[in-house]
Formats: sequence, structure tokens, C-alpha cells
Amino acid sequence: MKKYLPNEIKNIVLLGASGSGKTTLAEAMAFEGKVIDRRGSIEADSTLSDHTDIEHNYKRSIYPSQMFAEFNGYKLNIIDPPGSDDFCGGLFSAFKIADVGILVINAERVSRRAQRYRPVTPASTRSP
Ligand SMILES: Nc1nc2c(ncn2[C@@H]2O[C@H](COP(=O)(O)OP(=O)(O)OP(=O)(O)O)[C@@H](O)[C@H]2O)c(=O)[nH]1
Ligand SMILES: [Mg+2]
Repeated sequence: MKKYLPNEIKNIVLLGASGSGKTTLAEAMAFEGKVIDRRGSIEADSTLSDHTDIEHNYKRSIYPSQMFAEFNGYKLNIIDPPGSDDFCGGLFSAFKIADVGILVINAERVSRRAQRYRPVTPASTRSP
């Protein structure tokens, strides 16, 4: 493996509510970084991140996981912590070493809730 200078290493922590898609995004990043040659899924219990039996049973992250990908000569350490409040200890430890945070939002859930409170009318269907 290539030796990286300190300024070529970035620690990225994924942030977001439980079910927002952090583990799925981490899997996609590992795939795009050519660490794996096929993307695992939560449903098939085959992601790099959620690899313990308890995580497979609950279909959610319980422990923070770390993986890496190389991008443009940088080593990106990707930290995928659990989103559930019950396991927030893993999130706080990830904060201590994070250079960057990526906020992951489940857009389908946001859209559903937004429509419940204030129906959205696409601009193209509005009358002039
Ligand atoms: N349709 C769709 N489903 C997604 C997407 N990303 C994740 N999911 C599904 O959403 C569910 C939860 O995804 P996870 O990646 O486990 O979410 P998480 O943020 O890691 O959840 P925690 O580990 O509980 O914090 C799974 O069933 C995924 O297959 C997406 O972009 N589109
Ligand atoms: Mg997860």
C-alpha cells in the first residue's frame, strides 16, 4: 500500500439519523474507491460496515466502522457511526478524529413529512 503523508490523509465521518443511508453511502464510497468490486447491501447483510451478527439482526449499525478509499491521491478514512441515539458513544469518539463531516439525509422521508404539513405543488402544474 502506498505511504501517505499526513496531509494526504483525511478522516471523514458520516453523520445522520438512523436509516438516513450512511452505511449504504460508505459502501458506495468503498466501491467507487475500488476497495471492493461489488456493492453489498443492508438487506443481504453484506456491507463492509455492518458485519456483526447483531447488526445483521437489527439491520442497523451498532458500532462505528472504519474503512478507506483512495481518491485523487488522498487516503480517505471513512467512519460510519451508528445514527441511533442509543449507540451515540461511537459517534462522539469519531468526532475526535474527524477532519470532515458529511451530513446524510433521507430525502424520501423529508419529502413525505414536508408534504404532510404543507403540500408541495410542482411549479409546472400551477395555474398562472
Ligand atoms: N431507496 C433508497 N434506499 C436507501 C438509500 N440509502 C439507503 N437506503 C435503504 O435505507 C435503509 C437504511 O440504510 P442504512 O444505510 O443502513 O442507514 P444508516 O444511516 O446507516 O442507518 P443506521 O446504521 O441505523 O444509523 C436500508 O434498507 C437501505 O437499503 C437510497 O439512497 N435509496
Ligand atoms: Mg449504518
